[in-house]
Amino acid sequence: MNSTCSIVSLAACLVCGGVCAAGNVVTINFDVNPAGQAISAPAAFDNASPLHNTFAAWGVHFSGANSNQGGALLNDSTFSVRAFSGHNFLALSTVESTEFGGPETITFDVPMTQVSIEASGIGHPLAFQMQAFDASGVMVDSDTLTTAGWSQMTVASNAGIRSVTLRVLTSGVNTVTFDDLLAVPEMPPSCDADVNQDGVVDQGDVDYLVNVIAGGENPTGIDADFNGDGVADQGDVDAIIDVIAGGSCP
Ligand SMILES: [Ca+2]
Ligand SMILES: [Ca+2]
Ligand SMILES: [Ca+2]
Repeated sequence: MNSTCSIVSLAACLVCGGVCAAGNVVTINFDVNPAGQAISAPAAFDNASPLHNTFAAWGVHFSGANSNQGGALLNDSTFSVRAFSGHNFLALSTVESTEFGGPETITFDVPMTQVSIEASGIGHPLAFQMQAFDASGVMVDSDTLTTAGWSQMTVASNAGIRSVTLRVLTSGVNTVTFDDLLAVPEMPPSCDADVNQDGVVDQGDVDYLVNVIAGGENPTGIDADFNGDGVADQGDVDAIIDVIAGGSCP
């Protein structure tokens, strides 16, 4: 696997806003569903249901202290914290017995090497813990942080992360929020020849790469060293033409 190509694909997928095919990086901002539609979330738990399978099409599932419970998608209109992205976040009750009670568990259909999420104590400096588990339920990594505003927790493991749990270690609080889940699959995608990121792989991508190698502008931010040999030159043009024609990644 060529690392340069993986990075290109990863960047392309991040730009895609989470509308990613299986095998690509998954980004969930809780504002857009897998169909590409804006999610209309209520402002309070009273009008919400626990989030379970809204993002199942992306291979990601949510549950709370038990399978019937879990955090809910809410909008930030009545909160003293704004969403990290858009207006929606995942709001979790720290009271385990309630419908929206955590700890929150997020499971993945495919093994991940890295998972991160933004956490906020809604103005209260709270201690958060994120734990990662493999397919056998063995903990493979964990992260803790104390934050009042938004801070990112990250877990990583080459053992294949199949689930993560999110919990609050500080007592005496009721609700916390999470936003912008990012999960990197174990098998990175093959190289992405759509270097101009217009959704199709064609001559336009060859033209784009040629222009970048010649010193032209690079609005998509690709690494012009498409074949990963350390230099950006005609060899990269040959490589992308080969891939576009159905050849394998360099
Ligand atoms: Ca959001
Ligand atoms: Ca293209
Ligand atoms: Ca090269």
